[in-house]
Amino acid sequence: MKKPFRETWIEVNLDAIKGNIRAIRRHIPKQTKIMAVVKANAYGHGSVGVARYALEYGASALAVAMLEEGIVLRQAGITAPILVLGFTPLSRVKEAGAWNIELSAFQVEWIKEAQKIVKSTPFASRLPIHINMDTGMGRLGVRTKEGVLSVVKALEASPDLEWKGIFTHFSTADEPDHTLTKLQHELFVNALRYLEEHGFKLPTVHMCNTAAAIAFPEYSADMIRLGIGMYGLYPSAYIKELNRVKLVPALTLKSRFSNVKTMQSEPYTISYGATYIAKQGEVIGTVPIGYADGYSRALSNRGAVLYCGKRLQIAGRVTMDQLMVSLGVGESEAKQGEEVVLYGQQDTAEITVDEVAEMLGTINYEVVATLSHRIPRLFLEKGKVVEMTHLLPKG
Ligand code: UAH
Repeated sequence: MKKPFRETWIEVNLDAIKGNIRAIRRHIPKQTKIMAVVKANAYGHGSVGVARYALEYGASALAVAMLEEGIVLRQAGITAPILVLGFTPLSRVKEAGAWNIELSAFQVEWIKEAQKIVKSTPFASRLPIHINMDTGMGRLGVRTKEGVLSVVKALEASPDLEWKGIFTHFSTADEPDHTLTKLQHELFVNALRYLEEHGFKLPTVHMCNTAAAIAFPEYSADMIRLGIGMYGLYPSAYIKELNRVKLVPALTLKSRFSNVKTMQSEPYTISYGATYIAKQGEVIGTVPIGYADGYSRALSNRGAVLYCGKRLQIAGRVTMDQLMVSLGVGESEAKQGEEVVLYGQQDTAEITVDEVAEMLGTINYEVVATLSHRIPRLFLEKGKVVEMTHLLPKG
């Protein structure tokens, strides 16, 4: 397999993804299916590659945030069920039908209009719909059991739509206080019972994200929606400390020095704003990654990279495409082309996505999901590259 164009790349350890899916699988009831959440380019890991392998490793369905993400997967030849979790405007219902992508719905009017659209278009099958109930997320969804009943009635009266699923989403399942999660669960289960009392047979029921699947496996129902855990990251420190499921991070972000120089003469300034002044004789390495790759500028003068199993501090501001690190004062063996690790392990040293998130005052989700499409993704099985994606579609 060819090398990526760029000397900055992401390695996705497929064995870790396989192990994480299996670890979660062992933790939830046997009959519960797994929907692999691959929105946001599979949380930065590369959506087509992750989707393909997650299905091979036991996931039965995929979830994305928006229709285009689903179409990308279909264009890559993926035939498994794909659900759009977010809102789809009526103007895009036709495309959903054409690509056989399942949609979420929560409004009677939307369903009536979608029925008209699908009826007027010759699709091979009915358009599958999952009803979204808002039990405490306050984002999308029907808020009451009576509201859910109205949506179900509208859906069942729509011959070209298929009621495929019903779901809710927990807002605090990753926290030690279980009060709201239990209330959300109760509201959802009450609504499901209410539908049954009105004579409706329930389709696929799903509510758990990673945190809920780990903390409340008894809420797993017919399917869980597995996101962050599949990538080997814990939804929160609390969920990690529960110590119930062992997850292994799948992503390593790597690069190679594009320059190494010794600062021998004035000025000793490094990067925009000259916020770092090197010492005379200090060795500075340049790494070709910047904030346009999703490596945050807020890591300027704060973050680190690993080189030969040791941490090197970032010197000066992270620029759009490059950053500099200090190799200290005096002789250095470092050379252009040598490998550095920005997230992940090198020898026995490690920079975790969690520690970067903490430094940035955010969560691990954001650190990985913002890694840009400019970075090639290499998928590895047993240490061997089995697939690669990069900016150029081919070559
Ligand atoms: C509706 C919805 C989401 O927005 C996200 C997920 C996956 O969450 P985790 O990454 O925390 O597992 C599920 N469902």
